[in-house]
Amino acid sequence: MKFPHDFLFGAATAAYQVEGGWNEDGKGLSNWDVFSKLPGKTYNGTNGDIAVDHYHRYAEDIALMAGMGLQSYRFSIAWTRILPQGRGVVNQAGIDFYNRVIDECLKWGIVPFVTLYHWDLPQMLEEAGGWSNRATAEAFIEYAAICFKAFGDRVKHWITFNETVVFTGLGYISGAHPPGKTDDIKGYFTATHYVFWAHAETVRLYRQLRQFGEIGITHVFSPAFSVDRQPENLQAARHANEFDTYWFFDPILRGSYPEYVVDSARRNGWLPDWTDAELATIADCARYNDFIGLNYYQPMRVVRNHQSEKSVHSRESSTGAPGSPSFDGYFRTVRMDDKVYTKWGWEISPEGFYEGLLMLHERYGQVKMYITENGLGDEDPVIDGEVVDVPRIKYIEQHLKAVKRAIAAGVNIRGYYAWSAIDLLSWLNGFRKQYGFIYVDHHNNLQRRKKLSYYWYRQIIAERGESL
Ligand code: BGP
Repeated sequence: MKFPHDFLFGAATAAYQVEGGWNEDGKGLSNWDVFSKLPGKTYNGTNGDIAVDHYHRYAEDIALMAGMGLQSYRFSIAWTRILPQGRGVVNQAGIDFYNRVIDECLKWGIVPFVTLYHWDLPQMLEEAGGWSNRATAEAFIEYAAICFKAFGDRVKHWITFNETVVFTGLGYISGAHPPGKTDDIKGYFTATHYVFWAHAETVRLYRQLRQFGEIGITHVFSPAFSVDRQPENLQAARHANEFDTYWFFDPILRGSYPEYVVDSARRNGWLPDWTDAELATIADCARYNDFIGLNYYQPMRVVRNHQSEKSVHSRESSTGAPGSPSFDGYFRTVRMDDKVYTKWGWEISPEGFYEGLLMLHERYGQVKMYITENGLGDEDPVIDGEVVDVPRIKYIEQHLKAVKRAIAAGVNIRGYYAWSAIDLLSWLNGFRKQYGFIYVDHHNNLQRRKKLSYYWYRQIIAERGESL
């Protein structure tokens, strides 16, 4: 079986992680420009000031992607290039830059798939309360409108937000991302609510503009599984799915929040001060939202937590490896002896992917899905000058097979974007954790080189996955 003829084979990046040019051509300061320079916040103090210099080398990079046969490139727009202060005056140089990127994609027949928000919030908005302030959501809607009007004639696939659970959870609970708050649970729930409200308003606006493209949102997809059949651990898995999956997917796809979480948040005083009008907008959005993007790296293996110790808040404990209690102490994620893990302790589980996709299918039916990220973070071996990233090939091969099986089982998946198109900055792990098909040589003027996976993916795309 080949993948369907309209299935998109792609790869992804995000502005802060690739562009650099942090203060060029009128770009404003983002929260990450500031946060990454606070001592101890990132791995060895790495930041995106230069990143991999995609800002200047985008044409070379997109030509390399075209050489791989890539059908679609998912990238994000830096809000601060378009609106340096977050709202108000538009920076034409920022519009010009993304026009060039989009036109370069189209020149090669690559479909641009654009994320409006991949975590780099204008610092002015962060200082005014960030996502726990409704004004940030209002500013986002204005920013989205500017992007639709500037780029919507050529961009027909839009993602509003990338991974709300990460930038709000790490931003308000563990403090590992800006604004660096800890244990502000009400702030966390409030931020998620304003993101969903902003998403709903933006989807409505997109419809009004009649640009005839599609719009959705991208979520982390880490389905939770109990480590065994013990009732309390099964209940822990349910709890994890309610809080970390359904809280995020339900408002988009069902138009309402899951009762299980609402009840718990109400009991604990965490419920956002939402208005009936906001809830009505969210309810309405479910009818207009076109798709859901899934970023899958690993599932969660969970047990009921009986230990009283709280999670330690540090960069190291926030990088995604299992072993910590949930913020409410109800469950904990565990590392299991019979599972396989990456060098950064992330489980490799194509089965968890497949089973999780079926779980989503059961709850949300025929909703259109894209896999908007999936990939292996590794330190790639270089042998005789060749980047021999065989583990990455194996990883993507297994996960593409899971996608194929899920499609055969009736799950409506329309595209796959490997993370990442090119080696880039990992938010908390620096440049050492590589994901790309294209290698960037940090010892040699950021020179680009094709990895073994580049040739492999090219072959898979050419045969449309028939051999998988
Ligand atoms: C996702 C983000 C990406 C990317 C990826 C890998 O959560 O959307 O931006 O960073 O994870 O994460 P890491 O770099 O921590 O390995």
